Amino acid sequence: MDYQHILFEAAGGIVRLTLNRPDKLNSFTGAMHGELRDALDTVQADKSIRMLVLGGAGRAFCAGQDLADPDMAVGATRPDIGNVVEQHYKPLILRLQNLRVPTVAKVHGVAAGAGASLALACDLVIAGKSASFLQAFSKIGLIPDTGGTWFLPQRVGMARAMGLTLLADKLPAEKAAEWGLIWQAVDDAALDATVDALAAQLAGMPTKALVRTRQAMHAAPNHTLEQQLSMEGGFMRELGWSADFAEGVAAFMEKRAPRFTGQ
Ligand code: T3D
Repeated sequence: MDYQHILFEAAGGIVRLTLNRPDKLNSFTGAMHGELRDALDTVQADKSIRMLVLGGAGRAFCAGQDLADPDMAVGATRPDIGNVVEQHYKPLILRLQNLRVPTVAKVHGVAAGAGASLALACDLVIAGKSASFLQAFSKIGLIPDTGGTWFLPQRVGMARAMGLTLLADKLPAEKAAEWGLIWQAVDDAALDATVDALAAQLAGMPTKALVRTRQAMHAAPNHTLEQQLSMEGGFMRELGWSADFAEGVAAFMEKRAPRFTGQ
């Protein structure tokens, strides 16, 4: 597929996927959603890919839904936004959650509305210190979608999730890291290098174990302890048969660095 609204770069097992509508702060259109679905399906299908970095072009990560996109029911007398969520945002987040490689959001500028939720759907979020996270939804009479009502309270607790979403104040990156919303806030000048190093590190790790970790962590709030222990057992059984487990143990015994293949 020839992309118009995103950039897709693959090298060394790392895919860098960049939202690319900088004039509109990379806000989502129906066309961009279509390209994102295609790009994520490509990542899912290509076994040589070991990790994904999601970022934004220009001065922001993403300003959420493009509020002027006619494809997204904006302007209709009774727009069916539920349908937009079902058709576009839900599949986007489920694709990310089910991706067979770890994901990192690289956030600079603002991550607003569905753009903030998109970042939170990644396994790790690294932001420049001047970045901010804005739950913009209440300002236009909506609720946090794109998984926002799921990710936010899990990460920062109910009191902070409610304050952030009802009041819709920008949360600076350093406070976001302090609150546990994101993994790290780094100096703006160090953002690229930090994410590059992290991407290289994750791309060399046992991919299946990282992804099963994501799945187990996210399943936990809806499980009893017994159910969770069973899930852990199932994943451990599967990983015990993986080439990366054999390699990890062999490398430990031979006192050398492991060479994981993601298999
Ligand atoms: O169909 C559905 O609606 C369902 C899905 C909903 C999910 C959602 O994401 S709802 C939330 C949608 N997003 C917002 O409400 C955020 C709107 N944007 C802003 O509040 C501000 O732009 C920011 C706080 C993000 C950044 O402010 P600032 O001052 O740095 O930039 P700016 O000047 O406002 O924006 C720069 C340009 O981007 C400007 O265009 P122009 O005037 O230069 O031609 C602005 O209109 C455009 N832009 C920014 N955000 C959006 C947008 N255009 C369309 N949609 C946007 N969301």
